[in-house]
Amino acid sequence: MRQLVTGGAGFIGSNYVRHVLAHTDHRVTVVDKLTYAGNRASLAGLPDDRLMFVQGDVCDAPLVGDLVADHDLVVHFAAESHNDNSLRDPSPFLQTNLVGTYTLLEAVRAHDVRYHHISTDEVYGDLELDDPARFTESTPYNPSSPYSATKAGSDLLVRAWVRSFGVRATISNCSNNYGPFQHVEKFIPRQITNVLDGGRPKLYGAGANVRDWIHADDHSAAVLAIVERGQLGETYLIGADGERDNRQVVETILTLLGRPADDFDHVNDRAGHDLRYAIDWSKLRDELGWRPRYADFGEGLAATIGWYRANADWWRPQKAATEAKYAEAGQ
Ligand code: NAD
Ligand code: TDX
Repeated sequence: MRQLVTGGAGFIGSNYVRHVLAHTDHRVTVVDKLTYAGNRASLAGLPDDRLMFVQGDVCDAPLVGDLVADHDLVVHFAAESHNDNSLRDPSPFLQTNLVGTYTLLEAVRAHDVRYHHISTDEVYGDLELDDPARFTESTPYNPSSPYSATKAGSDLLVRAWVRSFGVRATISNCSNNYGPFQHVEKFIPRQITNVLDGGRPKLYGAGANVRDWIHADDHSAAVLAIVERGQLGETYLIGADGERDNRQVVETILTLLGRPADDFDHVNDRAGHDLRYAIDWSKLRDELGWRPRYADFGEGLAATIGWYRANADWWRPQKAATEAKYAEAGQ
């Protein structure tokens, strides 16, 4: 099996590449544009004989066509992925998330190659804080931000290509990931590295917004289960029962790092900030027998903190520029 993994130098894509190389005998080609979010160092130390790296843009149709023709499966992670950036400048989100997905779909259609589309629970909008409901595969789409609107649009393109052209595809919508190699712009690494730098965590608004956390290793294992055993044309939600409000997460990080749990700042809230995400992942459990391995968020978070402490060389070059952008927004 030859897998083409787009966005494989990013946070979750690189985790998936490590997972596939460790758990299968597949060969992997990564195609990644190496935007500010991509980092070759996230793929360091992996076996050269089974991993090839191509620097390229998923919107480049001739390149994508040539690569897709040589593979049995495409797993599409590449995206502009950060909500706050999409509020500052939506344009790369429309290009990569919509045109990039369209370009891949046309290539897998032309070459009849199996396709898996990586998406997010944010396509469903948000839930009220006191609502016992969780998202399911049949929750109506209702995205809030330019990021989530482009991810929703890309999912709908996949569904249309399945129905209209018989493309052999599956979709997964996962909740918030954490773990090593996540860019310091994202919530958990930002707070860990702020504290490691002697600063304070920054909570948007009151910090009551809820996210449903899953370790990236669990996300990767679920994606591999779907590409190996999922039903063509189906969508699977991926989650791990990890609901926490942002304030609780910051308090846990501070405590794990030996600082007082209230040693954080409240900063400007995000425009249109989604209140709560929560995933019902029973379809994945019942149909594919998948289960998360990281049952204990505190343990996963402690290991993640240990990784950021030991790998400042990886994140340090991005930190100052990331914080400068936040400072401009009063965040
Ligand atoms: P990331 O920002 O860490 O990585 C994105 C990668 O895509 C980078 O390596 C970047 O260089 C590459 N890329 C961007 N534009 C490209 C282009 N035009 N052509 C080729 N490569 C390009 O993102 P992530 O957090 O790893 O997210 C990966 C995927 O998972 C995305 O599709 C995202 O929507 C989805 N997702 C993320 C989360 C999460 O919590 N981070 C949750 C659910 C779903
Ligand atoms: O400094 C911060 N302070 C803060 O309170 C940052 C960066 C974020 N937040 C809040 C906003 C959210 O409620 O923390 C929560 C998580 O924020 P992000 O890490 O930006 O994630 P989110 O917006 O929830 O989106 C993430 O999960 C779904 C990923 O970035 C998306 O790619 C994925 O689709």
